Amino acid sequence: SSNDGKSGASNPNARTIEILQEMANYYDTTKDHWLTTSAEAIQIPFIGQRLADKIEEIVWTNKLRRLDNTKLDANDETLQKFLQMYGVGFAQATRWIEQGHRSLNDLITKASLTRNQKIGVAHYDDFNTRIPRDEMQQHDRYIRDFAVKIDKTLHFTIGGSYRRGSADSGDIDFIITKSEPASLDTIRTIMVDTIIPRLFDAGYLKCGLATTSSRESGGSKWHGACCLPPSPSSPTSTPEPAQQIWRRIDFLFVPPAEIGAALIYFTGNDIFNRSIRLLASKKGMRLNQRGLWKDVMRGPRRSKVNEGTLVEGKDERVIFEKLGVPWREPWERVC
Ligand code: DCP
Ligand code: MG
Ligand code: MN
Repeated sequence: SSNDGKSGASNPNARTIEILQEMANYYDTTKDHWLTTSAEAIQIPFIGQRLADKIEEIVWTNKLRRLDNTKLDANDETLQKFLQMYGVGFAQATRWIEQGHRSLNDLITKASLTRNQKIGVAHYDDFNTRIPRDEMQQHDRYIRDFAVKIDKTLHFTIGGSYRRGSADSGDIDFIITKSEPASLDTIRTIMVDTIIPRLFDAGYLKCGLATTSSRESGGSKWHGACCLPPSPSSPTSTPEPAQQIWRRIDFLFVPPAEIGAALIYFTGNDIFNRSIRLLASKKGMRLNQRGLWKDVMRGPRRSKVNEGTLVEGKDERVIFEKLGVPWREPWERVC
């Protein structure tokens, strides 16, 4: 976000910008030329994490200071509780607290909730229950077996923490592409018009939550919730508890030409992404979830004039190579 010459009082980001500027000045004056070698690049995640924590702390402290009639701090239980709800950010959580809500029950009985917020409250515990790796494997198998009967050329990979090898995951992040040249629209259409409706019919998908189709605001994705059917091997026994829990599922639609960049983005983690993108920009390039670009033309205030020239989009390893970074396996991308 930009400062736009607004006064500190009216711009909620003013203090954040001020502190970041102080930090930038400090790095300049100490001639701290980090990021010139790959050995130094390894350090970035650490800096990224600390910086991210700092930003969060500044934003929260300032926001909390303005809540006059509540004695809250960043660790406040109610605030934490609301923030853990699907789709709820700091603005919404503090608004509810300002309105006097103190529990999920308050929200259900007194607040006016959007459809998605109602789902978020109703499945609060489900969505906050980690998914064991063996259940992740079952979702992987279920979706692949299901889709292959409809379109053999569709290709499904679970990214996120699962691809990084985590023992459990917060949600299921599917990256969907095609094994033959295809446009984003082709993939989105078959998913949205055929596969997703049939997954609802099968009882696997329970609800849709959010969809984005704008490429600039993070590509083309579908958010929803799902639940594995009871195990077919034991039809008479009651299903295991884990199988009745609603899970958060994300579908990211990616044309084959962009699959390498999308894999990097959707594998994360988020701190690793910030670090590798920063590294790209230090090398005069730009990495986003569609590809690695060079010669990005920028106007005043670093506004983008054009996307630049594509260096690489489809091969994850080549993107690392062109960046001059040693290959890191997904499970090594944990910062
Ligand atoms: N991502 C990112 N920046 C964000 C959010 C996400 O770069 N602010 C990328 C990196 C993440 C991936 O998208 O790894 C998937 O996002 P998730 O929120 O699902 O995070 P994880 O899968 O890594 O963790 P979890 O197990 O909690 O789902
Ligand atoms: Mg995830
Ligand atoms: Mn996700």
